[in-house]
Amino acid sequence: MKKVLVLNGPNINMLGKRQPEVYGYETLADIEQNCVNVGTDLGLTVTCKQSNYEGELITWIQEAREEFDAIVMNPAAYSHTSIGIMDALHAFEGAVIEVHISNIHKREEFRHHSYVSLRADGIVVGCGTHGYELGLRQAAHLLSK
Ligand code: CA2
Repeated sequence: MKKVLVLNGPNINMLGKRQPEVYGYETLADIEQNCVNVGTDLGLTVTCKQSNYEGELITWIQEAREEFDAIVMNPAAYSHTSIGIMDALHAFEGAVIEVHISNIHKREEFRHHSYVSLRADGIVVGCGTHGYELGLRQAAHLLSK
């Protein structure tokens, strides 16, 4: 079975508790459960992790080199700031799919640029929390080649 790491960045643990008009009503636990279920349907083993700390996310990406075939990641606010996360992803040889729940291009200008997009093999933007499922499906597609 191919293994996929679903990584979420800062404040994603607040989903469903604040700003539902932007991010919807689903919680991180809902998203992670759905990712595991969709992964099972796709024949993937899915592991989900979330951190509010840039260094912890970087360490997990480094460790993923040994264990995972793909990373589906919502780097959240670090998308727009973190060269460190981008560099770690560049050292990861598997597929990288970037997910954003909201359409970052319809929002403030500082959200329009993502360092992670400079590495991503695919990007899902503005599809709500359904974007994680789309990201997993694309990861499965890339891994089947
Ligand atoms: O649209 C996305 O998925 C984002 O990655 C979400 C990030 C935001 O910084 C990015 O620009 C776009 C924010 C994560 C969730 O933040 C919350 C803050 C308070 C309450 C609920 C969620």
